[in-house]
This record gives sequence, structure tokens and C-alpha cells, in this order.
Amino acid sequence: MSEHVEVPESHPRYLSLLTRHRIEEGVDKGITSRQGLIAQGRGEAFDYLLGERTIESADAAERAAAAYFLLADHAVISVNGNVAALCPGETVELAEATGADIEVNLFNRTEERIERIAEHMREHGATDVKGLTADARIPGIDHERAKVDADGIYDADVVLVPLEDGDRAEALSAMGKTELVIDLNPGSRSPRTATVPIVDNVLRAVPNITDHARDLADASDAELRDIVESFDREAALDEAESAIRNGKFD
Ligand code: PTJ
Repeated sequence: MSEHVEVPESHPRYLSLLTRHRIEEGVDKGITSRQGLIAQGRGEAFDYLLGERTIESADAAERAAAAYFLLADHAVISVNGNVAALCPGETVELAEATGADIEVNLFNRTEERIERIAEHMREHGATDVKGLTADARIPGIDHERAKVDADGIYDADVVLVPLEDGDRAEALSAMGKTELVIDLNPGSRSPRTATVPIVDNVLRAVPNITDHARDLADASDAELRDIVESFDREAALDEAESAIRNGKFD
């Protein structure tokens, strides 16, 4: 069991410590995999170098993601053990603001963990959680992340995949889906494959996409299309890389 530590909000590393605590709790509750701890450490290092802020190009990517959500016929938010531990309520809010489905999809898949995550999402207000049927397969993947719901990710035209592994990102893109990827490492295969690479912490990115979606709720399809067409994915990746390489320690 993780030790319970009260972190004062005035602590300079408050958010980072709170995030670690949430991931630890996720592992204790059987929601997050132990590999999720390692993924969190990797993400934290990139976030530190980015200055733990949403850079301008990430905000533009988040606005483009919101526009894609609103233009979609069927959007799905893919949830893994880290996302469920870090931002369950915020993920439900994003689904509500955009009309997207929520589907649990795991790299280290066990039926028990799928059930626990679905229950955890329901406790945070989700009404329908997909991923339990797993009656379709993403072609070209030979691990557990290939298992999806036929009326969920398999059918979707737009999929948000936070903290993805590169294999599935490539396979989803080969299926012709619009992929919105949140990943703090701009060098990872998944943001490099994504239609919209969002180089930001999932904790900041998810609520910011929701804010943009609410802001764009009355926009016409022409305005939304204009936003997605003017988004430059290569420039977003370059800017994120340069922010990381040239950032200054405070
Ligand atoms: O719950 P499961 O079984 O589906 O497993 C989920 C993890 C994340 C463990 C699994 O997909 C995995 O091993 O992922 P990787 O290959 O470690 O990739 C995780 C990526 O997410 C890395 O590029 C990290 O930099 C990034 N990352 C980690 N924490 C965050 C993050 N990106 C955004 N926000 C974060 N908080």
C-alpha cells in the first residue's frame, strides 16, 4: 500500500507530488499497471523540461482536437490505467461536452482491471463505458490493445488516445481514423503518427480540450473545418521539441 502523505499546496512540487500520489493510489486500487509508474516517471521528466505548462502550440492542438471532436460522426476517448487514475472526472466531462464515447483499452489487459476501471469511471459520472465486450480486433496488432468494441473504437472515425504506445497508434491510423494523441514526449511514435499530436500533460490537456469544445459549441462546420485545416502538426511537433531542448531551469 502507498503511504498517505499530506502535501501542502504551497509546496513548489505540489502538482507533481499529487500526480504521483494519484498514480500510486491507482496501482493500489488495481486500476493502474505497475508499468504505469514507469510511464509516469518518463512523462514527468518531459513535463519538467517543458516548464510544466501548456505551450502555445499545444493549446492550438487542443483547439484543433476539440474541432475534430465536434465534427466527428462517432468519437471515442480511449482510457487506460494511467488516465483513469489521473483524470477520470475530467475525461467524463470531455465526453459530455463532445458527445464522445468512453472505451477502456489496455496494453496490459486483464478482465479484472478492465472491470475496475469501468467501475471507477462510472463512480466519476460515466453512464456508458465500452471496452468490456471486446468483440472486434484492430488489424495488424498482435497484443492485447487490439481488442476493441465493434460499436466503439472499431466503429469510430475520431479517437483520442492519451498515453498511447506506438503500435496501436500506427494501426489506428492505417484504419483511416483521425487520431488525437496526448503524449509529453514529442519523439514518441504515437504523436509522430497522430493527426493531432498534443504534447502536454494529460492533466492539463483534457480539461483544456473540454474548454475549447464548449467555446466552439455554436461554431459552424465551416468554422470547425477551418480550425482543423489550419492546424500544422509538423510545426506543433517542432515547437514542442524546441521548447524541451531550449527550456531554462528556473
Ligand atoms: O494501463 P495500460 O495497461 O494500458 O498501460 C498504460 C501504459 C501508459 C503503462 C502503457 O501504454 C505504456 O507502457 O506506455 P509507454 O510506452 O510507457 O508510453 C507512455 C507515454 O506517455 C510516454 O511517452 C510518456 O512520456 C507519456 N506520458 C506519461 N505520463 C504522461 C504522459 N503524457 C501525458 N501526460 C502524462 N501525465
